Amino acid sequence: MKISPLQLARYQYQPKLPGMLRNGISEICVKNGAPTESVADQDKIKALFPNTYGKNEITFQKGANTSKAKKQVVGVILSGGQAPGGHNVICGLYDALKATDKDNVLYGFKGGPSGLLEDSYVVFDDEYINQYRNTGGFDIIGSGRTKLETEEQFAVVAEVCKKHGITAIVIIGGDDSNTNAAVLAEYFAAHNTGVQVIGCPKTIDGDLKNEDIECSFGFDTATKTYSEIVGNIQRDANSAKKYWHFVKVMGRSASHVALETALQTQPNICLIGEEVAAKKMSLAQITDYIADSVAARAAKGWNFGVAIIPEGIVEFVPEFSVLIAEINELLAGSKADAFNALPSWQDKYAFIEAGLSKESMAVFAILPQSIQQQLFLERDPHGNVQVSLIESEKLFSAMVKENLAARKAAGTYNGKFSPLHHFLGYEGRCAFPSNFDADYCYSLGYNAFMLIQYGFNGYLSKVSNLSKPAEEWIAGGMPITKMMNIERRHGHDKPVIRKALVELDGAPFKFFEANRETWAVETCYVYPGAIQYFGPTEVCDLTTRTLALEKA
Ligand code: FBP
Repeated sequence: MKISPLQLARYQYQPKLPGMLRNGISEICVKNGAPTESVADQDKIKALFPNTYGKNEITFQKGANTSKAKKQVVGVILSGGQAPGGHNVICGLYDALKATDKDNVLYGFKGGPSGLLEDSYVVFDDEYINQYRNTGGFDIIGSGRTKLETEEQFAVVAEVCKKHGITAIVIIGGDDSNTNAAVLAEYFAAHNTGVQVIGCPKTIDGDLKNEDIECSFGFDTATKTYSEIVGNIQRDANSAKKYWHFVKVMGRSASHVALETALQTQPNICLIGEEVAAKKMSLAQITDYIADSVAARAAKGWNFGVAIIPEGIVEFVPEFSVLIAEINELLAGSKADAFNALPSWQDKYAFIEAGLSKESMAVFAILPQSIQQQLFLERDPHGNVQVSLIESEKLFSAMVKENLAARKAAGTYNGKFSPLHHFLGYEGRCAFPSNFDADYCYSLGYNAFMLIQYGFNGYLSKVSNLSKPAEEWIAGGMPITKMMNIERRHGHDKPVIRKALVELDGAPFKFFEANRETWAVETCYVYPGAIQYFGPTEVCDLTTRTLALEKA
């Protein structure tokens, strides 16, 4: 296999650990913090997690290691979408495990949670691990989206653990995977299996965060990658001066990725789904808002610009979410087959017209035909429209075009509008982790092993104080139940980790809000350039603007 010069050089990078983990395994001891409560619904969560609820938060500090000498056989899985740094979590876990006792064993279960269910694994050794140090991707063992959530599945996992003598499982995943880690931990405790479960906070979306978890890993690298590309597009726009670029960025429902990218690049427009929902903005209002910027810039002779659109935006537009709910209903069960059997789009349109409410039909009618058809194409396993597949960047540019045509007819606009479209997502999920993510991930993995060694179960590996140099980071653990509340999912009340959406009174949004009027009309572009892996610390070890503003 040919290895790039950068990959070879990155093998040599020594990830930085928090100061308190740097003195060697024999010099790490536990400092107990306060007992914890869940963020809401305390009684219900406590009843559901009688063995793992209310445990103390802990930090590690320098001092004699008092953990019990015990051979550890650990299993690790990667769960959900790729996020830069996943390999380093496994490397940190492996290094701490081997530094504690070279006879300890690390199993990597392949393809995500299904690897645990199917007992498909590799046993790591130095040679295997060394090929993946400081690299992007999840290809070390692969990932998957199978959910580990039923008692039957837990029983299978318990059997697999028994077979290999596994003492702990590390689940590297987002909010859903860590919710399931907590449920599995409770199951193991209730059944006296002796197997511990530790979670690690992963997702490029940045929506697994709270007062304890300052950010999920991968967000830093992914947003730096998108910002580099948006910056490059802006420079092209400012050079050619003839295109408006509509850039959709990943992030699911939350707009953290869009906001961070905007903070780094200062585009003319960035929509924030959470604001659209709070202000109940209609499609027409959003369109007007973008068209105002296009027209104001055209008046200065600038027929170019850049607009960032978060992936989940349409879910937040009230009239659109009603439309989507009605479409889900319209195609529920076997009705989808009847719809799909209709021979032409005209027939399908008539079916839709007969089935939607007057209000939703009015919204549907103004959508470009390509978007109308997307709404009826792909369904998720629950039969819902997959909003992430809707080309919202094209939806808004088409609506802006119409809006501008009306302005032209009214004599209030006299520019040229040539839109181009981009979707940034997969470009950033497997990038070489930035120094920040390389350090943070390695620390999360190393720390996860310390939690195992000290016997914790149902804890999330927690590394905080992240806006400071790594030396000052604080390593420890937090019971996952602390982040949980009860939410309605698929018609049932479920204990879940609360997802973090963009806070409209938070410092990152406030900064954006205070500047966006100027950005909309002027050309204030910032060009962040590519992630730098080698060089001065002020260039290579930058944290995200979101983290810097939140911690300022
Ligand atoms: P996770 O929530 O699993 O970390 O996934 C993040 C993400 O990249 C989202 O931003 C995106 O909507 C989704 O994964 C796409 O995943 P897939 O390619 O599996 O559809």
